[in-house]
Amino acid sequence: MTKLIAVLGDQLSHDGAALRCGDKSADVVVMAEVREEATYTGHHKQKLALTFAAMRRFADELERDGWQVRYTKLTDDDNAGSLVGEFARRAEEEGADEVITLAPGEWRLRQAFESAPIKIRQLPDDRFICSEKRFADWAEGRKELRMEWFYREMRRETGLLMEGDDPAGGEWNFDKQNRKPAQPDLFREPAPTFRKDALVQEVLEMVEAEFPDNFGSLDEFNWPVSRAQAERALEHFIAHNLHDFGTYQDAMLAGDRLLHHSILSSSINLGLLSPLEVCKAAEEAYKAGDAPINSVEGFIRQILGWREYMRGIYFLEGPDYTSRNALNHKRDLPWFYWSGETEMVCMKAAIGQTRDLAYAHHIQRLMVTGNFALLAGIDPRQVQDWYLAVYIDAYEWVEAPNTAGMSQFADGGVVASKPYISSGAYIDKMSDYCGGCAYDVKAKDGEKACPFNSLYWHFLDRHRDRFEGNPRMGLVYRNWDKQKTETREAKLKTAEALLEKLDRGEAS
Ligand code: FAD
Ligand code: DLZ
Ligand code: SF4
Repeated sequence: MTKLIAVLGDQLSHDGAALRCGDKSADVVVMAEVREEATYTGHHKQKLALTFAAMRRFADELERDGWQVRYTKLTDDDNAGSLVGEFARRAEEEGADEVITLAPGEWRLRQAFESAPIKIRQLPDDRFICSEKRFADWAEGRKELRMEWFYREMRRETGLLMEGDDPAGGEWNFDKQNRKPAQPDLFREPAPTFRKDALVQEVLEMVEAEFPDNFGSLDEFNWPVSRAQAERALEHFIAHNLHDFGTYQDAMLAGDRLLHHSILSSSINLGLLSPLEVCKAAEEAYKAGDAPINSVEGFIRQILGWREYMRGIYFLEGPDYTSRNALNHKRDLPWFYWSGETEMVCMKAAIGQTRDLAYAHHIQRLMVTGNFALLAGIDPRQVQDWYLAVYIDAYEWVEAPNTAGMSQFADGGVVASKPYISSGAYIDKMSDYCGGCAYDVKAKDGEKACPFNSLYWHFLDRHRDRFEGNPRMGLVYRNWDKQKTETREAKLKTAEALLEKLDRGEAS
């Protein structure tokens, strides 16, 4: 009997397990653009456009490869509106009694597929380097699930950057060399551009017509929508940016929105590139002497370490992970996260480029927008909703552990051994934002003081019971205690005034 092989919008890999087990001459591939997926969060317009354009291109490729594909466009009259609805409709049309797919990257869809009226077989998604089972085995019996230990096992298992039993370059982790601020560089190679052919143009117009009020602008849309384009993006990164990736990994510059980052997350998450091939391409550059170990190790750690670890945590911790709120933070997300209307230059820059590109790099996400939300005590559910909506690469399996775990400490320390917080001094050191800011990064209290300064101490003060015993935070509490009572009071008062302003819905 005919089988239906369902390919979801982020499963665009020709060698995924579901396609591998199909028979081109007998089985039918089903792909569907549906409202339910387009609206479970308020996706950035560029994310919608990328998903639909890449799905359409992938369907064309499958057809050229000999598959029969039943593709439903979002605006087709008979579109059932949900993935399960579309599978059921196509199964009836084709006389199929089973749908086979890769397990989706979200609990929401896995549960919907389990309780569907039609039988949907969810195969383990073998496009990751570490299976869910392998991660659970690693986690079993451990008191702490630190990424670094997981990453070393993955290095040993894959042989990436290994010289026999030893790590290449003699160290597992070269992060100490990777904390340099950057200088504006007019000669930095610009990002590659991707042609907007008729297919992409049609999708861009459709998204603007169907989702006019979604966050973000389509003007600067420039994402790889096919494997061939993604391969070009990877080659460009290896040739031009990998060399200095590590050194400037944490840097931020007002005039350079991408720096040496790879901009590959959307291509990897969609399945256009495999994580292992990306790591191998970086390793090759190291072996050929084209890129130094601090950059190559730093880059491979992001993918082999952080990316695989985050997915492991999401599925290990279960569906309730996204509702955790260990610090009991309840404040509403300030409106300026959507409008960008704030006097804080660092926030304005991160939010502005998020609106224009659906992209901000890791340190902007963690130490600017994430840091502010954590210091200000924003409800982590609302913070997650924002991150899930606004980024080109956002899928819950990777967004939630990064946001609830790494950034907001809402999981109580599963991902992070201490909260990622900083005062304005860190942002000043790593960026050129502060010079042009209405706030004074050196001032610690008063109306003109950088908001990150007073909020930093307010956070530490209000969460003292939880964090003062943390060995990595003792020094900072001793520093707080050494300050004069009036100094501490002035900082706390400044922070209270800022928080009241946020509660009144006023911009900062
Ligand atoms: P590069 O800096 O060039 O890094 C190379 C690759 O490493 C990335 O393409 C990505 O595949 C991987 N990577 C790097 N850091 C991480 C990480 N912490 N977790 C997982 N993979 C990582 N990443 C997403 O893919 N989707 C998300 O929804 C997402 N949400 C985030 C939310 C917050 C609050 C934070 C702090 C980080 C989030 N990240 C997310 C991780 C990271 O910021 C992005 O992967 C990265 O900025 C993508 O840009 P890039 O491709 O230029 O990455
Ligand atoms: C993100 C997304 C969007 C916007 N639209 C679709 C769609 O119409 N059809 C589809 O198959 N997949 C879509 N996706 C991707 C899914 O939401 C994704 O598979 C889940 O979030 C699990 O990662
Ligand atoms: Fe951001 Fe503070 Fe610097 Fe302004 S002074 S850019 S708010 S860190």
